[in-house]
Amino acid sequence: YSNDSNVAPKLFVPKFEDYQKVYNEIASRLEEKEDYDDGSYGPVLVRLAWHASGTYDKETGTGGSNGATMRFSPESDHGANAGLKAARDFLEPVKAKFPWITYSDLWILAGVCAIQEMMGPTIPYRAGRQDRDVAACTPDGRLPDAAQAQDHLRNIFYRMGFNDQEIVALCGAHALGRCHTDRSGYSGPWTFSPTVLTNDYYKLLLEEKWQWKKWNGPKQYEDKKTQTLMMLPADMAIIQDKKFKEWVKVYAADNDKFFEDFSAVVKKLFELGVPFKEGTETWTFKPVNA
Ligand code: ZEM
Repeated sequence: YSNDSNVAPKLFVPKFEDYQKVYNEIASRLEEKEDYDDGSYGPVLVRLAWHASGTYDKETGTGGSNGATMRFSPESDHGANAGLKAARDFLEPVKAKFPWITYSDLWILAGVCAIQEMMGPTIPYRAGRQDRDVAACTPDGRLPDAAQAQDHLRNIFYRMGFNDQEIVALCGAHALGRCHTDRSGYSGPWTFSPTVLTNDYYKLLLEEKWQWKKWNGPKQYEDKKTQTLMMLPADMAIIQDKKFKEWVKVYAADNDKFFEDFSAVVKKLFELGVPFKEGTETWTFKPVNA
């Protein structure tokens, strides 16, 4: 005689297959709203994962993607995070469908998914981030300021633990997405294909003539030829600085090299400050649409 109700319920331990299901769900919804920006939530999801991670400070070990503290004010209200509610809201139904995943793991998984589905390289992924409460919010000012140049970029990215090559490789993410006047105040996309990851950002930086845009908004550049593309002062800094520019040339000339370095540096970014348990497996998700 056995009484099942006396048996303790088994704790659900999600496996690779479960995370791949979450990946598939995100991938299937990226283009669900045709009128959202350039037709995909991919770019804003990449920005969410980056802003969750880029608060890391190697000296104090604070910040980074472990915690998903951007759910809370004051971090959600930091100027740098303007507009990321769109990305967080997009992921709410995914969290509701797969309640076992932490927000911290979900936001980074969404970034990985978005990059891969937008034809980017495979980004290896490890799970294990834990959500933290409002007390773990980082102070304002840890993310880069678009109005500034190379000294500022080095201060910000060296604090996370990156070198010059890694800074330039990370900037290639600006092949994706666009600036919004109601978010950052800036306007327009960096490339002609903002929902496909390529090395076009570097090529355009080197090959186009860039001039100041004449408008009432914040100082930004536009391409002289079509006046439809943009560069931030911080983007232009990576060709104004000799050491950065060497890497811009490398990536402009070789998309495979860009993809290889981008994958490695994005994995590093997404794992900054995350206390993975020893023996945590590294997974690669199978693309759905790419
Ligand atoms: Zn961005 N970024 N970023 N970035 N970024 C914007 C948009 C996007 C800087 C920056 O000020 C801005 C990295 C680095 C840096 C993405 C990914 C990554 C916008 C426009 C600004 C102003 C926001 C808006 O108005 O919606 C600066 C100064 C950076 C320092 C180098 C890194 C690193 C990234 C990822 C690895 C992406 C994907 C977007 C597009 C978002 C969207 O909604 O289309």
